[in-house]
Amino acid sequence: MKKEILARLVVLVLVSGMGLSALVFRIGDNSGIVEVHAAMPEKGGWLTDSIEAQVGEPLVLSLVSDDVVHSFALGQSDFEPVDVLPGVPTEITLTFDEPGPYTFYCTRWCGADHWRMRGTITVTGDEPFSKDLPDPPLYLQLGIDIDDPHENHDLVLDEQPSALRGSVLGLTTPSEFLTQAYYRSHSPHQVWDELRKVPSTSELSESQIWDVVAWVWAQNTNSTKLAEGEALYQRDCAACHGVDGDGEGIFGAEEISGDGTPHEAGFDGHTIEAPTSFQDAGQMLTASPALLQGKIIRGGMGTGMPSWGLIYTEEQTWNLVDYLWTFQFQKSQE
Ligand code: HEC
Ligand SMILES: [Cu+2]
Repeated sequence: MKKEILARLVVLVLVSGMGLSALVFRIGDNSGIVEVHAAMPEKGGWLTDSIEAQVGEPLVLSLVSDDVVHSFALGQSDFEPVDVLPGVPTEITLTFDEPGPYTFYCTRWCGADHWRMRGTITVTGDEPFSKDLPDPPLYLQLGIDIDDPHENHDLVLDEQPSALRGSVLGLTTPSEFLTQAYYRSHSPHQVWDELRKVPSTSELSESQIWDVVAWVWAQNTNSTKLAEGEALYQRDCAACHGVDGDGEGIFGAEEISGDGTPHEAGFDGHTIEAPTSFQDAGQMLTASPALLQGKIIRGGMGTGMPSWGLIYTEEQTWNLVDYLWTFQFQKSQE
């Protein structure tokens, strides 16, 4: 994967928001500086959205917004997003150690089509691109068709399963149920079905088995991963899927364009589906982590669900998936 490469990415924010430096920059010798304008996607997004750079050579970008405050973030890296202010250039210097395409994007919700604010920095050097290709995502390895409807609306639980209760009940659970490979490749409903067949759970009630299912999830994550998943979720997903995962985010229930006028389709004419409610048990308990990760990586392709494969590291996509289960399962007694 790209993470080793990106760990070595050198990033430097030179100038930010200073009138004087902006002036110096404008009248000074700006050869080699690439000026990048940011505007809401309806008004053009990044101009330019296609930048070229050389391995090992500093790339100086001068970022300025033509409308509201945007931000500049670099995918699959730990580069801290930089605000892009209206009328005031911010200069940043990026130096890349490895050739390849790098995605940059905006993290500020400037309008319903905000997530379309993406561009590419193509870095060339002596070595060819990606010597070792990353493994295909798990859903492809498992042959899961992520477009196949998986929901089952008869699946209604009286109470949210609790990992804490499950931890007591699950002590005799065969250990293969607790492995990461098992957790990621099975929907909670499949886990439930298979647990039901195990002799050691024969004394448990239906809802107690759900508690063990929640425990299987909790065994495969931890509070650091959940906190990272939550931070990404609130930044990149909540505007559509809702802060509480109910599918009713500010840009989800009613699509609005940047100037505030409602529109039912994306600005290029796609019809948009309602964002999934992660609180819906019939929707979620029938999806495996691999399926959810696949949707995140690939996106809905025309449904309104963006693709995030070029933005997140693999680890970040798993942390998001782990976090999505907090809308179904309780981890501890809170
Ligand atoms: C611009 C609005 C929008 C944003 C932003 C968005 N989504 Fe979605 N998402 C949708 C829509 C609409 C659907 C339903 C259509 C579909 O499944 O393709 C959906 C579906 C999904 C599904 C599929 C669930 C299933 O059962 O198949 C997952 C998982 C998901 N989103 C996760 C995320 C995550 C994680 C983020 C943030 C990184 C995110 N979404 C950001 C609109 C959005
Ligand atoms: Cu934006």
